[in-house]
Amino acid sequence: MASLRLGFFVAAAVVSAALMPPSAVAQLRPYYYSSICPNLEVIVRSSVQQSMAQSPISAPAALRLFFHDCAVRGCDASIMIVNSNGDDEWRNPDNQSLKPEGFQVILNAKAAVDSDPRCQYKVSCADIMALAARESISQSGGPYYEVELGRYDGRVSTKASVVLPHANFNLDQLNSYFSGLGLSQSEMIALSGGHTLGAADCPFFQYRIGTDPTMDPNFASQLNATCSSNPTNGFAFLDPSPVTFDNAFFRNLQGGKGLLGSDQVLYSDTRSRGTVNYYASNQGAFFGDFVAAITKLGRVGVKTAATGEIRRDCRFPN
Ligand code: HEM
Ligand SMILES: *[C@@H]1O[C@H](CO)[C@@H](O)[C@H](O)[C@H]1NC(C)=O
Ligand SMILES: CC(=O)N[C@H]1CO[C@H](CO)[C@@H](O)[C@@H]1O
Repeated sequence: MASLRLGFFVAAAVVSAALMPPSAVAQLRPYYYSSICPNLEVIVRSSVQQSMAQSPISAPAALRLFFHDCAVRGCDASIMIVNSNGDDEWRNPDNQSLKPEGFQVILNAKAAVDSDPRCQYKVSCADIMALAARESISQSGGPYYEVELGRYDGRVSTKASVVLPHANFNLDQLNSYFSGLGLSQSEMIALSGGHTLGAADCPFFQYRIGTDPTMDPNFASQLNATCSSNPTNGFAFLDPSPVTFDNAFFRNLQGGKGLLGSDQVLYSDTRSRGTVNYYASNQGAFFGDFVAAITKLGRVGVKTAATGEIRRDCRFPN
């Protein structure tokens, strides 16, 4: 699978599909399911807890999955769809490094929800993804926040609709990408703090070793050792505490130890450095801004009863 992840670099020319306008925002609210499925949050919480106990990759993978879902066709669980003809979002090269553990977190939570007769087939996969992202964050030591709910699931998933930011993006490219989602530079920086969890494979950062002057030399030689001793499936953590959601990611950038170019550039570029310094010195500020930004991300392209459905099996449209 590691070699497939190389595809990330050759996928620059995917055809763009327009994002849905965030017109359905008004329907979202924290207690959407309180009479429909009163135990929803408890059920998802305990399911995610079990998934996290099974694998340390679960939380990072589920958080990344939520971003990739919302960024493409809106937060409609289209990333979960498996099409029999092989043309779906998750098989776009940009998604090939999404870890199976992340998909499993969602399928497990959906099964747990549907095992409660009050809830069966009444909770959208898109909402389960939003709740699973919150649980992944809060159960990794990050902030707990109310999740807005009431999304419907999309019916469409294609490779061609996948447009995602790349690890070699500069600040202008990052800003332009996130502004397409209705997110500002500071919201983009807060959301990049999601890289406080998880890891990246060598192909995403190896090209920086010895060529990118913003990388700390000792860090570069560590990474060089990691990737040259394990060329096919070497990886490194995105920050030094990869299972703890904290602001170490930002302090790391101050030391030139950001793994991805798109992360380190937030410090190298003086237009964004101030925000990095602010989050590096104030974890509470980072948490507050991250919660606001991921809540806004969760409103992108939300579908309604008229434009979506409550999928029975998250992998297949009804
Ligand atoms: C700013 C633009 C972004 C770029 C260029 C980017 C790129 C990447 C790349 C290249 C990886 C490594 C993939 C691999 O080796 O398998 C990764 C991992 C990850 N990303 Fe991002 N990402 C971005 C934004 C985000 C956002 C907004 C979030 C969530 C809030 C996020 C959450 C994650 C997580 C949690 C991982 C670790 C996944 C794992 O360990 O399985 N990323 N990202
Ligand atoms: C990386 O490691 C290889 C093999 O040990 C070495 O030949 C090369 O010079 C190193 N490159 C950098 C940039 O450190
Ligand atoms: C993580 C993951 O599920 N990757 C898949 C991406 O798509 C390729 C090509 O279809 C699959 O073989 C991988 O398993």
